[in-house]
Amino acid sequence: MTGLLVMAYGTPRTLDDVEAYLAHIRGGRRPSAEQVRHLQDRYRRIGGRSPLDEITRAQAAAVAEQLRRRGRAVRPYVGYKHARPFIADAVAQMAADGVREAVGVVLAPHYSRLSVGAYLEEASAAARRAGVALRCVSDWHDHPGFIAAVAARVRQALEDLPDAHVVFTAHSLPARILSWGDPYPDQLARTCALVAERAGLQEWTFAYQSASATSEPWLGPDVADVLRDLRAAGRRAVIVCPVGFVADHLEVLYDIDIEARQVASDIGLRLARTRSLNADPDVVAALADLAAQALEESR
Ligand code: FEC
Repeated sequence: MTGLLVMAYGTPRTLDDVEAYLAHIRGGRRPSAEQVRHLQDRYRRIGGRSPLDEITRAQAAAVAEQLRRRGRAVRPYVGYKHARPFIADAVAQMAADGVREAVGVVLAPHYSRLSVGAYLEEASAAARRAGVALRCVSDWHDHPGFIAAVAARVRQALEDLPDAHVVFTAHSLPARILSWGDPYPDQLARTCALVAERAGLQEWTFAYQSASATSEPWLGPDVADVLRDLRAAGRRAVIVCPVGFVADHLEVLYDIDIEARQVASDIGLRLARTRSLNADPDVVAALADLAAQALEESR
């Protein structure tokens, strides 16, 4: 049996798990009690927990089902970067189940050495240890199925708010990635241009979101500043399209739906958000294409 390793960020199961989760994100450094409380409050504001785990599992099952329909039976495994089951746990489970060949995909379309690169390194190391021949998809920012799915969401949102200006967003990263020639900003720009073309947008803006408060500079402009600039330029409505994410989770449900919406409301700007892709059939088909192609290439 071939394995399908679907990798995503991971989320704490309960508010009590937030401390260990945050410590893991911080590379093992223990967070202060205030940092933990602050993050727990954000989860409380979105209903006590993030839906990311359920959505990731649904996406993995849907991609496996799509591959099965194409005559390519795979067994899906979910592995997280910052929560259980970790990527290495999923790979070890594959090996224990007798899987010797697998394909891996990260549920983040844009490659950065700091984000997708770290997932892939962890997956490859675990696969080497477990004796699983693993081939991974490294990015899929311009896959036509992904572009079409996002463009459809943009068009749907514009039906309700036809005069809105579209703001694409993605997670910020420390600005030092620019000195490595990291492809992340260019891949994001390419996705936005392709979606805009497909959705027929005359103009649009890109902003980063969710930067952490650390001592180093992060990529900008930040979405809050972009919203203020758009309002100052006379705009009355925006549609935020978090193009760097493929699921509903904290960074969408809190950072956009609560935090950015508050900024917008304070300055008299209407804000709507495109619906997240989650297990959208177009994106599931795109991921199945990529997985099938990677399996072909490994033959
Ligand atoms: O719903 C959930 O429970 C999880 C939501 C979640 C997703 C996510 C995706 C990305 N992150 C990326 C980069 C960074 C960098 C740091 C960082 C920190 C956090 C914290 C939380 C968090 N991230 Fe995240 N991220 C999610 C959640 N992220 C919580 C910690 C508190 C905070 O800063 O807000 C900084 C780490 C450090 O301190 O050194 C860098 C990137 C993505 C999109 C790609 C992906 O999904 O992997 C990039 C979902």
